[in-house]
Order: sequence, then structure tokens, then C-alpha cells
Amino acid sequence: MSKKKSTVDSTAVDRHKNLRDFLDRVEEMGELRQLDGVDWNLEMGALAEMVCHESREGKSPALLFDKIPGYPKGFRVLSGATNSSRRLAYALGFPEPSGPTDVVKAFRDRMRAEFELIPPIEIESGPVFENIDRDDEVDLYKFPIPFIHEFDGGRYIGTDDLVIIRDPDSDWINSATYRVMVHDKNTCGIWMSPGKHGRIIREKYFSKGKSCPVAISVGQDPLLFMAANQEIDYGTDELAYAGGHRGFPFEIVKSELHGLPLPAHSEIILEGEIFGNETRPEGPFGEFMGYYASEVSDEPIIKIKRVYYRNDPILCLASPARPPNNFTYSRAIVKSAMIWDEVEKAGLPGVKGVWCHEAGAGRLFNVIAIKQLYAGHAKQSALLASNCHAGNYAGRWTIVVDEDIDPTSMFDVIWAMSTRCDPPKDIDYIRGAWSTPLDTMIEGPPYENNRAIVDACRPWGRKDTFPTVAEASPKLKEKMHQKYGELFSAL
Ligand SMILES: Cc1cc2nc3c(=O)[nH]c(=O)nc-3n(C[C@H](O)[C@H](O)[C@H](O)COP(=O)(O)O)c2cc1C
Ligand SMILES: [Mn+2]
Repeated sequence: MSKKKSTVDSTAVDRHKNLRDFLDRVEEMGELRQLDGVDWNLEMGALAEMVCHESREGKSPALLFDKIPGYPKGFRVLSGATNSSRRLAYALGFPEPSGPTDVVKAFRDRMRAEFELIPPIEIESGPVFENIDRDDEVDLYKFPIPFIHEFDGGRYIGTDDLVIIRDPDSDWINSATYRVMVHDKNTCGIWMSPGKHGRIIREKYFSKGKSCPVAISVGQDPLLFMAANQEIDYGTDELAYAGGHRGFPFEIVKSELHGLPLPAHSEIILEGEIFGNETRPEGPFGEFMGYYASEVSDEPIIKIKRVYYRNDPILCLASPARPPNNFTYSRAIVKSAMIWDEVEKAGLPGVKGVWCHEAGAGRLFNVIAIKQLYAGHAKQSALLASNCHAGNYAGRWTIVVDEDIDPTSMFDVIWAMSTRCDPPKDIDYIRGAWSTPLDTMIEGPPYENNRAIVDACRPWGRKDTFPTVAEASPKLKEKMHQKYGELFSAL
């Protein structure tokens, strides 16, 4: 990592340079709603959820809350920054999309063709150092931390966040989204699911009787959140991954206590240590499958000793809850593209599309469309899609369909499952797969789940004799469109 005084040359690309830049663009698009006077206590959480439930897929605006009762004007909260095709495409530097599939394809094309990690570069100082609270000055309640769902166990400062820790055995920095609850003015609780990189790393410190140094960014560039909440490969630096997608590096400053890399343009970052031998009750919390899934549990605490924040800081809010919610649309797009890319890198040919449905929280109901090329191709597709790293955690259903089925259309998928699938033969189970205590269908440890793979393709052996689809041919349709266009434009 080179140490530079100047900021990076980002003038060559018309891309956002930080969250505030990004929000200006979202406002220009007409996809930002600013709301004054909304209460941190349940109101922000309810609105974040309800705009997703009460709008069509991917049509919910980003919400920016200001003048939050009890807090100074300018101390803001943001919900759903990239949760639409257009906002996500802009964040990723893709052309204006006509729908989610354009963004999935552009992402997968980038991964296949030109993607490279761009490591962060260190600078001497950055906006995140505009204010620093140290030791006794730390008071997390100075920020309008939301109480998100009615039965949560507390206020969650970390939901759209980056928990930044260093692997003690290497230089690897892992940045990941884990929920962070506030216990008191300088103590938090954190919940990490077994198998997550942060948890694996944290245990290395704990097993040596040490606390785990941590920095937690709770308001930042949406590409950082995108990298932090997706399953990126073990050993990969999410800051470099996000940089690769932005096309120029993220700038970092070193934290005062532990020398951890802090995104220099983050809005608010907490620093401290996680203690393995000191726990407090954490949760419950409304979670991504749509339930208060795990009970209250004793979890390690974090002692916060530094808070770095910009003037008029923006806290970012992601609200897991019954889907759709304020990150599931962007999750669906990115995860679909990552699975597509990973199965191809594992050697799978003929992939025509992937879609991780929002109703499955972008994880639990995934469809892969292929042009069948050989006997066994469909099974290989299902197994890879459900077990590549991007598709593995907490899956439930993987459906394989032929290339004439649009994987984003539940209508098409249900039709394929209804007419090209022989359940006893075409449904297999994978047992003992990677899941989480948040999985509603698991009653206790060891948190492994079972999942189904469904072959809803025309049976290979009968592919060429399978009944012809009864639908007007493309040629006939085109002719009718030309002749009776008015009829269709009115539909
Ligand atoms: C809003 C949101 C909250 C999340 N909270 C948690 C959490 O509390 N614990 C957890 O283990 N994973 C959580 N995740 C999922 C992880 O961020 C995701 O699995 C990520 O890949 C973990 O990073 P890692 O692969 O570096 O461990 C959350 C994801 C989102 C979008
Ligand atoms: Mn990771």
C-alpha cells in the first residue's frame, strides 16, 4: 500500500467519489426521498420496510431522514441507497439499465473480462477525521441510532456497515456486514454467524486469549456495503474488491489505536476491541429470512474507544425483515451475477441467466437458466449454483430451467416446474449444508441445513421429441405487432 498525500485521480471516470456524491446523483435521478422529523424509534425502520412492501419490485426510493427528533439537524440516516436497478447500475458504473437483467449481465461480463482488485491507498488524513471522540468522550447516543423492528432487543447502530478486522496470521483485512447493537454509550454487541470470515478471524484472537481489534464503518460508499455483505472469497480484501468495481482505489486512513484501514470518506467509524470472554445478551433482531429467528444469546461485547465522524454525518440503515426489504433487490442482482460468474469459472457452459428471487431474500430461491448441452448438464448446474461460494450460505431451493424460461419471471419458472419436472426423479436433496442459527428450519446446532435442487428442464433424453410449446411463433408475433400495434400498446 503506497502512502500518498494527494487524492487519487478519479477525474478520468465519471463515477461517484463518496456517499454524498452518490446521493446527489440519486437525487437527480428522482430516486431520493428526503423526510424530516421521522422518529428513530420504530418510525424509520417501519418506513424503510414499508416503501419496499408497498411498491413494485425494485421501485422503492432511497430515504434520507433528517431533523430527527432529539438530534441536531444534519445528523442523518439513509435507507436503501442502491436498492433499484438504476441506483445500483450507477454505483457500479454501468449504463442506464432497462431492468435488473441488464445489471446482472453487465456485472458478470465485468467479472469475466476485465475485473481486477484495486487495493486501497493510504492518505494522511480524510473527512472521517473531521471529528474524533476519544475514550470518555465516546457517546454512541449522539447519533440517531434506529430502533428498527418492534421486537428487537435494542438499537442497532450497525446494519449497513463494514466490520473491519485484520487476520493475525497474514495481512488480510476482512470487511464484512454484521449486525451491531448498542448496549450503552460505549459498548456494543455483535453477532457473527458460524463460518463467516470475521468470526473465523475473531476466534484466532480469542483462542490466544486476546481481544480482537475492530473498526466499524456505519455510513459509507454503497460499493463498500455491497462488497461487505456479499460472500466474497476467503482471503480477499473487500476494500480492494469494491475498488475494483469503482475503477479507482478507495482512500484509507489508519486508525489511531490499531492501525486498521478506515475508508477516509466514511461518515462514521467506531474503533475498539471485541472481547471473547465478556458477553452480554444480544438480540433478538428481525432477520433476513423474515423472522426474529434466533433467540437472545450471550455474545461478545465491543468496547468502543474512538469514534471518527464527518460533520453532519449520515448513518446507513439496512433493515432485514420479511422480504422485500431495503437491500434485497440489490442483493438479488449482485448475487445472481456472482453465481453466474462462479459457476462459469468452475467450468459450466451454456448459462443463459441467473436470478436469486427477492422473495427468497436473494438467497433462498435461486434459478439458473441453461441451454442444455449434454446429459447431466442440468444437475451439474444445480449443484454448482447451490454450492459455489456466492450461492452456498443459507440456500434452500435451486431451480434449473431451459433457456426459453426467464429466470426472473416467477410465472415462467412455475410453468417450467409444472410441465418439465417429474418430482420423484427431478428433485434431489443436499443435506448438511452451510447455514445459520437464523435459519427458521433449523432447531439447534450444528446449524446445517437441507436444500432442494430441482431440474425443471426438458428431460435430456426426450429433449428433441418433447411436446412443442403452444405459443405464436416469433415471426407471427412480429407480424401481428406491426399490423395491430395499437392493441398491444394499450395493454
Ligand atoms: C443488512 C445485513 C445484515 C447482516 N448481518 C449479519 C450478521 O449480523 N451476522 C452475519 O454473520 N452475517 C450478516 N450478514 C451477512 C454477511 O454480511 C455476509 O454473509 C458477508 O458475506 C459476510 O462477510 P464475510 O464473507 O467476509 O464473512 C448481513 C447482511 C446484510 C445485508
Ligand atoms: Mn470476507
